[in-house]
Amino acid sequence: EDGQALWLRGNSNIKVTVSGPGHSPVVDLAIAELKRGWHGKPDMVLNLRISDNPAIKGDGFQLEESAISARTELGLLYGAYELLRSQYLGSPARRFVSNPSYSRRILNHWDNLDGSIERGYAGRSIFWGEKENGLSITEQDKEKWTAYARANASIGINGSVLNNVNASAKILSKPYLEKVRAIAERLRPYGIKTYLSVNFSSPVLIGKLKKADPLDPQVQQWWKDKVKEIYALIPDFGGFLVKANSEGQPGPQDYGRTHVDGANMMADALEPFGGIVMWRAFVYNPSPEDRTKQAYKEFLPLDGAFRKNVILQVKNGPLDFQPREPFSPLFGGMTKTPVMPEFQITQEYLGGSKQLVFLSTLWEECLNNDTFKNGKGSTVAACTDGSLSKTDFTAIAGVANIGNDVNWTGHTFAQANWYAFGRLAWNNKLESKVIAAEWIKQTFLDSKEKKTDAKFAKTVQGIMMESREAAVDYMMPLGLHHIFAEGHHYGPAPWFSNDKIRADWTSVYYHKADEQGIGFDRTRNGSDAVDQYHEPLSSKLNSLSTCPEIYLLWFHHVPWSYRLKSGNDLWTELCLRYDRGVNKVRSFQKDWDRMDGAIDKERFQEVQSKLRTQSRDAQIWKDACLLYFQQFSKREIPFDIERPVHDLQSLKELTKSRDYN
Ligand code: BDP
Repeated sequence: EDGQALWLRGNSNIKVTVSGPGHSPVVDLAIAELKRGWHGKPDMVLNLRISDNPAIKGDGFQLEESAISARTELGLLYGAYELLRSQYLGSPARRFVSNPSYSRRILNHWDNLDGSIERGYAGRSIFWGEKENGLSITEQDKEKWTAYARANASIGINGSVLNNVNASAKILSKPYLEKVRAIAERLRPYGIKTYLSVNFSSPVLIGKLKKADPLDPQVQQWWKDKVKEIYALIPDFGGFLVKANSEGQPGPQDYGRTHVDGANMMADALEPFGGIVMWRAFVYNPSPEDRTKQAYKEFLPLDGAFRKNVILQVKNGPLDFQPREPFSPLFGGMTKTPVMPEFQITQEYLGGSKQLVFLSTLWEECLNNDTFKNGKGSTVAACTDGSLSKTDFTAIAGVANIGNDVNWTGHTFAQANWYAFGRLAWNNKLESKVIAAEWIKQTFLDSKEKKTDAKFAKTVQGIMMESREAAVDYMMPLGLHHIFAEGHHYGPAPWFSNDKIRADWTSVYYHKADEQGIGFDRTRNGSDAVDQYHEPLSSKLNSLSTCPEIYLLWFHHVPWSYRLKSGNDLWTELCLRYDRGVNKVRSFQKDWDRMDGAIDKERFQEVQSKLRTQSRDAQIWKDACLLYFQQFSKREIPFDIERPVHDLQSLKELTKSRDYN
C-alpha cells in the first residue's frame, strides 16, 4: 500500500439500499459513499432525510440504525461518513446526534503560486505550479482535487485557503481567479468553500493605484470591484485570510492606519456577498518588547471595533507553533471580537515529514487550557467555539501538511495529523487517544479483525500518544522554546545569535542561558507577560513554586541549582529529560519492529526507516543542547545516562548545512 487511500480504504461489497430526499450533487455523493463503504447489515434499507429536529445544529446530523437525518444536505453527507466510520470501527449502531463545534473548519495551505510550499514537506503544491504547467489544468489535477475534497469532507473540513499567507498579489488577477474557480468547482460538491490569502498591497501591485491606504475611497472601491469579480466566478466564495504588517508583509500601518481600518475595509467589500475576513493576529515588530506579548498588546485595544464579519485568527501559543507553548492570552482576552484558533498541521518545528509526532495531544492540551475569562471552565475551546459568547460565527484553522507526494503528507503518520485536525474541528471534546485509535484502524487494518490487529492497534496507539511529549523532551523540555537551527527549523541551534538580524529571530534571545541559570523571565519582575493572563492563572504562572514545570523556562529564569518537584536540580532534570526523549524514540523503534508482518511491507518499512532518522536526530538534539548548555551550567552530565556521541563543534557545522533538514 502506498498510502494514497489515506483513512478511506473501506470499500466493500456488502449491499445496501439507500433512499434520499431527491437528487442533488451532495445527496448523490452521500448515497454513493454509503454504497461504496457499507459495512453494516447486508441488504438493509437506509433512509436519508432532511429534518428540522431542534437537537440538530448547522451541518450536524442524527444517526439511527436505519436513518440519517440532518437539516442540510451536507449534514447528510457528514452523517454518511460518520456512519461508515463507526461501522468500520465496529462500533455498535446507536442513536445519537452530532453537531460541529466550529461552523468553519478550514485548512490553510501555505502554497506559493510557483508550486513550492512554505514549510511544506510532502512535495509540491496540488493547486499551483507555474513551473510545472503554468495555469493549465489537467484531468489529473481535477481528480486530485476531488480526492482531496473527499478526504476533507470525510472528517468534516469545510473550507480551504488555497494559497500562502505570505501572499502573492497575482492570486487576485484574472487568470488565477479562473483557476480558483476550477478548483472551487471540484471542492463544492463536498461542501468545501474556497478562501484566498490576499496581499494588502494588491491595489498597488496588480491594480493601478498609487497606494493601498484603507481609508482612501479609491482603494475601497478597488476591493469592492475585486470582490464582485470573485463572486461572479465563485458564488459561494468564503472570504479572505490576511497576514498584514507582520514579517515584512504590507498592511494598514504602512499608511498610519490600524488593523481595524484594514480589516473593516475588506469586510465591507465582502459583506454584501456573505464573505468573511480572517485577520491574523500573528504580528510582532523588532522592538525591545518581549515578542510573545506583542500580539495581545496590539489587538486588545481594538476589541469591539471590527465589523461583524471579521474574525481574528490566533496561533495556539503566543510565539510560533513551538513543540510546547502556553496558550495565547488573546483567547481569553478578546471579549467582543470572535477569535479562531490556528493550529499547525505541517510539522515546521516538529520534525518535518521525518519524525513521527502525533499533534492531536498538543491541540487537545491547548483547547482544554482554562483561560479563566469568565471564571473557571472558560477553556480555549469554550472561548472559541461560541459556547461562551453564544455566537455561531466560529472557526478553526489548520496549516495543511499536504503536497503532491503519493501518500499526501510525506510521513504516513503525518496523515494522522490531518485526520486529527478535522476530527477536533468537528468535535473539540474528542480525546486524542480515540482519534488515534480510529485513524490506526482505518489506515492500516481491515474491518474484519485479524489475530495480530489488536496488538498492532494498541502498540501504535501507545507510540502516537507518547510521541509529542517525547519530541518536547528531546527538543526543548521544561518550557524551553525557539532554539531551532535558523531557517529550516529542523535541528537544534541553541547557540544561534547574530548581530545582523533582529534578536527575536535568534535562539539566545529565548533561552538566555548564563552561569546563573536559564530561561526567559516573563514574571512581573521580567517582561510581565504573565499579566496578559487572567487571575488566578497569572499569579500561578508568576510564582516559581506554582508555575507548572512544563512551562518553567518559558516564564522564569531559573538557577541551575533550583530543585524541581522530582528532587533533582534543574541541570540534572534537564539532562534526564533530553535523555528520556531519546530513549523514547529508541523504544518506538523496538515497538515498531515487533509489528513486522502486521501490516503491508511498504508502509512498515517506510516508518521503520523514518524512525531510524528520528532516533539519530533526537540524539543530535540531546547532544547539541546538553553540550552547549553545559558551558554555562559547568556541571557534569549525570553519570547514569548515556554520554553524548557528537562533538559540539561538529553539530554546529552539521545543522548549518543545507542537506540537514
Ligand atoms: C512562521 C513560519 C513562516 C510563516 C509564519 C506565519 O516560519 O514561514 O510565514 O510563521 O505564520 O512559523 O505567518
